[in-house]
Amino acid sequence: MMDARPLVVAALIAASVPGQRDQGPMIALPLHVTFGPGTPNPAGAGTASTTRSYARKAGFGALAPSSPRAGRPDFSFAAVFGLALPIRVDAFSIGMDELHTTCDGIMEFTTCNCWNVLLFTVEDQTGAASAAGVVAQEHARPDGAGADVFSYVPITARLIATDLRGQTARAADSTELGAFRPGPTPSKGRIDSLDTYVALWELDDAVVAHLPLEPTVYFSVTEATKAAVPTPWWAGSTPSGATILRRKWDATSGAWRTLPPLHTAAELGVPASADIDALAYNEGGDDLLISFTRATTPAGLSQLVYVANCVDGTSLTDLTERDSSGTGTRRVADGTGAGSGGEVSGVCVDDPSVRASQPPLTVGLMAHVRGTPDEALVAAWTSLAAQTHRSCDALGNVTYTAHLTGLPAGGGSSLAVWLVGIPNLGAFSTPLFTVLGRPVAGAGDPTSQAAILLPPLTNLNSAPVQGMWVAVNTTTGDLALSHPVTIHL
Ligand SMILES: [Ca+2]
Ligand SMILES: [Ca+2]
Ligand SMILES: [Ca+2]
Repeated sequence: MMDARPLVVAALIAASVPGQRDQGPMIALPLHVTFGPGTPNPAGAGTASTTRSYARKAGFGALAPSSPRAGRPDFSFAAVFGLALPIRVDAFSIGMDELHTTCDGIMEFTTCNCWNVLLFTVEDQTGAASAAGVVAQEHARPDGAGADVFSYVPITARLIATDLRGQTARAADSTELGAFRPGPTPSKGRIDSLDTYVALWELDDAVVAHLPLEPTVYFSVTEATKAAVPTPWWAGSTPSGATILRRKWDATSGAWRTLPPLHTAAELGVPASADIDALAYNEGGDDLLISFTRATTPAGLSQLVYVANCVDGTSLTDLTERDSSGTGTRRVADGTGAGSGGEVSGVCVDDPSVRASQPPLTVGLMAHVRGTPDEALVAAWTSLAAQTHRSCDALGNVTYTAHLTGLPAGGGSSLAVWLVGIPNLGAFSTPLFTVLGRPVAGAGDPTSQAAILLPPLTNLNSAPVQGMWVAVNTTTGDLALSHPVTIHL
C-alpha cells in the first residue's frame, strides 16, 4: 500500500506557498467573463456554456450567468450577440478601460498623478516554464492559472502605496470563481474574455447617471468561429479573428445594433488569419490595448500591444513602462510575469484613483466605486490585502464593502476590525469608528473577511473615507494591518 505521508507533506508545502491567496489592490473585484470550452459550470453540473456571459458582483463569490437589471443595458451574451449564435467571444471591452500612456504606448502617470492596474488572464500551462512569481505558482497548482484573474500595477504608478507598484498579484482564483472542479479527473476552467466595468450598471442610480446612456461593446471572435458572425457586422470587410467588432445599445428599442468595426485586421496591418484574443479600450482617449494569440503575434511584439495613436491610430507597438532604474523602458508583458512564452488571454485596465475631475463630479467616477490603497502605516505589519468596493443591494441601497485576505494563521481564530476614518494626507490619524469583520461564507480563501458600511448619503459626494483593517490572531497574538484604503462617498 502506498504511503500517504509524502502526499500530506506535499499538501502542507503547497498550502504554504506564498501568493496562493488573493492579494494586491483588486481583491474581491466584480467581473464579467466569457469562458472557453471545457470550463466547469460555476452554477451547476456539467460545463459552462461558451455562448453565455458569467458575472459576479464585488465580493469573493462564484460567477453565475449574467442577468441585467430592469431598465438598464442588457450585457448578457444572448442580448449582445444573439441567442445561441455559435461564436466564441475571445476579447471584450465596454470602452471604459482607463489606460494612461503616451501616444506611443509608454505608461505615463506624471501628468495625471494617478495609477493604473492591469487585470489579465493567461492560457493555462502555455509558457508556464517562462512564467514568474505568482503566475508561475498558479500554473503549478491543481486548478491551474487559466481561470484566475491577475493584477499588475506599473512601476511608475503614482498615489497607490509604493510597495504595490511593479507587483503582480492574483486578484481572484478559479476555485473561488467556481471555474475549477476537483476530483479524480479534475477539470480546469479557462477565461476567454474579461471585463470589470459591466458591473457599474448593477450599482445605484447615482452611479448609473454618469454612465453612457447607450454604451458600446467592443469585441473579437475566435478565428475558428468567425464564419458564424452575421455578415453585416463586418461592414464589408474580410471576416477576421483580429477585427474589433462593435455593437451599441439602443435605449429606445432595448436592443443592441451593429456599428462598423472599430478596426479591421487590414487597418491594423495584420493578415485576416490573425487572431486578437484580448482587448481593453477607452472611447474617450482612443486608447486600445490588445493581445494576439501567440501563433499570430506580429514579429517582434509582445503579448501586450498598444495601438499607437500619435499619427494614424493603427500602428502596433509594445506597451512599455519605465524600468526600476527610471532611465530605460521594459515591456509591460515582461513585467507581469506572464512569461516570454506565455499567452495573455484577457485584459482590462482600471484607474480607481482620485484624479482629474469628470464634471460634474470633482473626482473620477471610479474613485467612488473602489478604493486606492495608500502607503502602509507600519510596513512590517502590513500583511493583509484590502480593497473597498461600492456595492448596491437589490433595492438600490448603497453600501461600501471592505474586503480583506490574509488573516494571520497559526491555529487560533482571528479578530478583525475595519477602522473607518478620514484620510489625512499620508497618515491614518483620524479614526471615527470601527466595524467588526465577518468571515465570508463560501469564499475561496478561508482567510477572507468583509465588513459593510451603510453610508448616510447616497449621492456622489466627494467626501473621502479611509478604512484600514486591523487583525489579531487571538491565540498567537500576531497583529496584522492592511494598507489604508481611500474611497469617495
Ligand atoms: Ca489558480
Ligand atoms: Ca479574436
Ligand atoms: Ca481571450
